[in-house]
Amino acid sequence: MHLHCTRLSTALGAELNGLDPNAPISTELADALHASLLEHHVLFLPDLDLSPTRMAELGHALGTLGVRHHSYTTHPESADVTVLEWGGDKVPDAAEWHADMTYRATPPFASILKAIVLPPVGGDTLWASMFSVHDALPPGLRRDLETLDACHDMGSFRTEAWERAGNTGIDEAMTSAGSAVHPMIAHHPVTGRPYLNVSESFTRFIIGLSAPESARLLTQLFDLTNRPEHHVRLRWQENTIAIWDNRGTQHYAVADYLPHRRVMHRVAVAADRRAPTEAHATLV
Ligand SMILES: O=C(O)CCC(=O)C(=O)O
Repeated sequence: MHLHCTRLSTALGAELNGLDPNAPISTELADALHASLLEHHVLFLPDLDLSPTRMAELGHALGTLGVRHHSYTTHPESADVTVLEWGGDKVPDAAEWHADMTYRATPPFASILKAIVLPPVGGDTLWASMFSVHDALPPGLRRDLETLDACHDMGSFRTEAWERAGNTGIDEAMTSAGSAVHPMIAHHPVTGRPYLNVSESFTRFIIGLSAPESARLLTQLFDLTNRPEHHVRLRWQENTIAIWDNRGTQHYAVADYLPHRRVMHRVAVAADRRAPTEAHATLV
């Protein structure tokens, strides 16, 4: 199989062509996808009509599955596939910059997302390179952030919990999703490259700062994340698959298509088969 890779922006993103949707997902192919993912952070694979079972197989080839989302339903053919469906009065919930599930101590390594039903226009997704944001930080600010940690929680997923069961719903959802403190500058576990590790969806406050100091600094960092030079934007076609490395990227699903429907299938890959073990953490 000959894969052809075209870079799409300076910061991140590449289109990958040449995958056969019917070919088995060999170790060689998974190795090639992993290497491309490390280089480009997000890959777009057009016209790759994988069934839910085959999407889960692709996920298994990249790592271990098992992170189920607390708020979404799963596909009847494969419990590893989450169905994201919006439209009518079901308002999309991902029009905020975020890395997936950083309210967990160990967020997933990667996600695989396939377009099933698309609106006539709109419904694009953007990704940001948090490596690029990190590298653009003023040096003094970067040095300060290197010493700071921030607390992440489930953010606006609370709304759904509230609508379902009021205060009890929020308490239960917060307990089940959990919260986690992460360094504000993290390092990619394979490449060691530093990235800015806060998101407007899930980073609630900076440990050790007062609420207003924390809010001011986070807002400044969210504004930096929002600058287009750090982004790539995908205009989906049916059966396009995107794979992103959740360590060092964030994404934003544009919510501009209601009342039309948009349906996506997603597999979350919990752990990277090819990442060095804990020992690596001491090397970076
Ligand atoms: O629907 C999309 O384009 C992205 C959904 C999303 O934010 C996610 O899967 O975490």
